[in-house]
Amino acid sequence: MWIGVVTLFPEMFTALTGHGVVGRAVRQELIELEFFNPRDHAEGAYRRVDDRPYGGGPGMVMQVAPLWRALQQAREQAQKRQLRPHVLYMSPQGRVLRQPQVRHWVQERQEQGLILLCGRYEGIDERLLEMAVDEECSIGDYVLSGGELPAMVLVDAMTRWLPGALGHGESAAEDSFSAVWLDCPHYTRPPNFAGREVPAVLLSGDHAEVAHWRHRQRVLRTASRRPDLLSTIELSEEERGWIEGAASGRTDGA
Ligand code: 9WO
Repeated sequence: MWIGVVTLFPEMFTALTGHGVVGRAVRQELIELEFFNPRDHAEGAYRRVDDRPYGGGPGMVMQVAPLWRALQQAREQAQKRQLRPHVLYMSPQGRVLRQPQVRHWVQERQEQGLILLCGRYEGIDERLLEMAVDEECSIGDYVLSGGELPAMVLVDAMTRWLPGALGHGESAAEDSFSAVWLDCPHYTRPPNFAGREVPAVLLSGDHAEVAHWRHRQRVLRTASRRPDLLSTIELSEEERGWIEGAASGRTDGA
């Protein structure tokens, strides 16, 4: 999957591409990140990319021309690969990112690529949004100092869905959120730490019992911590029973 990133700070992305699952996906060429810096398209001795906002007020606004030229260069690189990428602007004004959207973009855009536009300062000239941006994407309701971290969050989340990106036996489909449920608790050695025991069922070797216990944990955790997610799920009789049992104070599944 080809991803063009328009940013004043391409070096920030080494934090993403130098480590772990995403680093491996880059080395395996499952994802290709290409950077386009508006600074390289700025004019004058100072190579300015920002200017004072019309109408006054604090801070600076990213100028349309250097961004436009950086985007054009990104599109040209995409065209060489026969791609027709969408342009996403990372901004708190966008639709908030959720796992189904991540999966959708991977499936839809894997073939055509994606261009991520990262803003800085107080924002970018609105005319660029009108002329060049297909969608705005938020990773949550807070303001940061730029779109780079959100872009990295999106790339990381998408990478997990690329076939072959996760190690042997791992699969995004089994991760937290993918089946809509929250994740179950995890344990590893030792079996007893400071008097705290690992749940006996996990040491039993009974794979069916383990799977059943994990499923129940996911359901109960979702019900207690993120009840808002339950409205999107069709509960089985058994799942409904677990939740009602927990609500009436029983934790033994009876
Ligand atoms: C600044 C600001 C100040 C007062 C009230 C609202 C405000 N919004 C912004 C703002 O959006 N600043 C941006 C900083 C300009 C473009 C890049 N920046 C950014 C992107 N901050 N946070 C994001 C972001 C992107 C995606 N998901 C969450 C946050």
